[in-house]
Amino acid sequence: MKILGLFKKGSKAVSKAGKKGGDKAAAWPSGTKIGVYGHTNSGKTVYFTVLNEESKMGRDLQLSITDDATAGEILSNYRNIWGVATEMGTGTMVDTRGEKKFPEPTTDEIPLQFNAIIDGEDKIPIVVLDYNGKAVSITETGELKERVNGYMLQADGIMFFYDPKILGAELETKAHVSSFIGMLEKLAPLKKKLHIPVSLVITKADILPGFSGDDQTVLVSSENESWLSENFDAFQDMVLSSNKIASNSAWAGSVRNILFNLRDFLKVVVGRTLNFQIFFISNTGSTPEKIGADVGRSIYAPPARIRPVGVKAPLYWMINTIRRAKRVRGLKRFTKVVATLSIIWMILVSIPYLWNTVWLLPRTIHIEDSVLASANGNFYNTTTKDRSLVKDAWRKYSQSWIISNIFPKFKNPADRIRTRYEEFNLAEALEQLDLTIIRFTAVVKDTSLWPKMNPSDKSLLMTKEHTSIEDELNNFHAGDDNTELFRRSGRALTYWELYKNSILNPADTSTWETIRQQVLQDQNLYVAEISNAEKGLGQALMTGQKVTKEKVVAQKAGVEFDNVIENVNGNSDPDYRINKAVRELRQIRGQLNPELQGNEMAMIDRYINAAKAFDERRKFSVRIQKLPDQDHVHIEVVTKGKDPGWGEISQYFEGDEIEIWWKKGYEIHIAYDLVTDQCAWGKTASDRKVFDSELSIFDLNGEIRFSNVNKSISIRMKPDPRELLPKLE
Ligand SMILES: Nc1nc2c(ncn2[C@@H]2O[C@H](COP(=O)(O)OP(=O)(O)OP(=O)(O)O)[C@@H](O)[C@H]2O)c(=O)[nH]1
Ligand SMILES: [Mg+2]
Repeated sequence: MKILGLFKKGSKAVSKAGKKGGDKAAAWPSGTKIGVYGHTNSGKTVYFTVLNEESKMGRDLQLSITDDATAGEILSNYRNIWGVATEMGTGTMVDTRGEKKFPEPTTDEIPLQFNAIIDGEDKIPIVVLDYNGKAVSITETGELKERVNGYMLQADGIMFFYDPKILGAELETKAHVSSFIGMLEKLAPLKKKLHIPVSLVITKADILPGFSGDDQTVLVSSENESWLSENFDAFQDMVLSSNKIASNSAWAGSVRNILFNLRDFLKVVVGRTLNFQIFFISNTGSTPEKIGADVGRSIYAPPARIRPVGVKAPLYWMINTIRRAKRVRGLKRFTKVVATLSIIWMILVSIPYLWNTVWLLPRTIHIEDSVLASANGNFYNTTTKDRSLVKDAWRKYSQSWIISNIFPKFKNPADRIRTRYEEFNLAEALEQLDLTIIRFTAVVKDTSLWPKMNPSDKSLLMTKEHTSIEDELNNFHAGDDNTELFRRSGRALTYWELYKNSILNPADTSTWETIRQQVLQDQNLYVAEISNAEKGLGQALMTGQKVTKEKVVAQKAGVEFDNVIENVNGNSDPDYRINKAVRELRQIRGQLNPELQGNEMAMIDRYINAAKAFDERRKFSVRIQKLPDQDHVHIEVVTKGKDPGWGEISQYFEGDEIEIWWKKGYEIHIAYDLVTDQCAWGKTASDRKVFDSELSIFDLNGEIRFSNVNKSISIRMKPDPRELLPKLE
């Protein structure tokens, strides 16, 4: 946008210049145009005359007239004001003293041209316009006003001349102020930045109380420039409270008066530009004496000695400020031009790069990518049509103008990719597939490389290699289904699935048989296209499996079964041996291969039968080894949960042997009678013991303590129930 803006500005400037050539405004002489915006009688004509006189010499500002019209105008005014008459002597012109008088109101607009030398260095042609101040009056209309306004609008800086003599005339001051504001608005709509320097020049400062000389000319010294960035009220406070002003109360009053009366104008300017200044000057130095009156205008005579105060300052400041502003503007424009050129250059340079990297290359890659995607990412599965699509895309890329002329380095790689698609052949693809089949074979051959079964959910634990083989086979098995590649990968995939299934069902021998049948069938059916790699795989699957399987199972079963025997036989807990172990062994038995593990299975069968025997009533002879002190016991075996009847009228003493029938679940009651107590055949007893566990027989064997009577008995059984425990052997 900025770039466009710059161009737009340029075109505007051109059209403005063109217009200038067409209308009367073009008549203004060239040079830095300084506008003096002042009402009639504000002292413009006297100012230019005095200024010229004052600036003939000087370090800061020097003026020299450059054209005759100006010279004539200024000279005549000079003669008037200084009272110099010219008389023709004999052959020479002689200046004589004449009557001093101020110039008449200016009648036409007169461009005055000077060369200004600033600080003895730069010579700057300048133009100022003198005119009848009526032209700026708000009541005035007409051509003159238009021309003067036209000039002002072209000016590089404007000095607003204010005649302090009208301070007392409120209405007139207001009219002047609104004319000033009107001009400012024409320069730049309110609130917008003022682009040219503006100054307020209070002429005839000699009439202001407290005005005494040059040091009062400039109101805002350069170190206080920041006051100008404040709003008007703050600005006014700062000015009036500054030492320079406040120290002279008469002068402070005059300044306050001026600021107050011109406040509406100042409010528009202050805060909008730093290029603003207020000057107090006097063309005459001392106040002229009133000698008469004309229509609406008093007539004064210039003072005897004209001692101008501060007349150079406003012009010096104006030219300097214009120069500075121009320099800044120039610099800004230069920066803009440089920035614009840089951007243009950057764009020009990056266009080919962008074209290649954002459009050309991605487009080509995209074509290849989508073709590959449709072939499962496998180059070998692409169809002839697809390949020619990719081939053409890369050819187009490598032959494009930009690649040939700007990025020749991209040409070779592009061509290499293209040739790959061009020289595609099925044989290469089949070779690739065979490599995968060979990897499959290697896995089948080495049982340690087989996928393991996860015992918890009977799923396969596949390694990276397994998944990679599976993925590759799947990748080859895509695209054109009428190729040898498709068929071969299909066969391999079938084997892969059957192989996985076999591992998942180790007990099922038919799975391996299925593989065998499949391999044989394939080798029969596709005899012409079975590759060596495929043959190798078939062999590994058919013959290898038996060997490896036997080895593995035997090994596994051997190790595991030894453990089982050890664990079971080593556990002396009858409950474990008779109940839990049976359950475990049943499970193990289910996993055994009867062909190969008949022994183990028989072992388990014997074990289970032995355990089952505990479900049948069995006779035990119970011998009371020890029963102290002639005491006796009664023993009764009952079915689960039943109370003993104590119907048997028999007492058992130490050394007695009795027979009992027992099976799993029977409970055994023993009543202990002290020799001293009365015997009730067990119904009442000195002490009792009930063995009510499922395997109570094991509790009966050995030492039995009766804690109430504090006696122990000892029983030995035949057969020892421990010897009846099932055993893996
Ligand atoms: N007190 C005082 N009066 C001045 C000074 N300069 C000019 N005058 C008075 O102001 C009057 C007008 O001055 P001009 O220079 O003719 O004013 P102008 O702005 O050219 O007026 P137009 O040509 O009508 O626009 C003079 O006749 C003087 O009486 C000054 O420095 N001090
Ligand atoms: Mg004049």
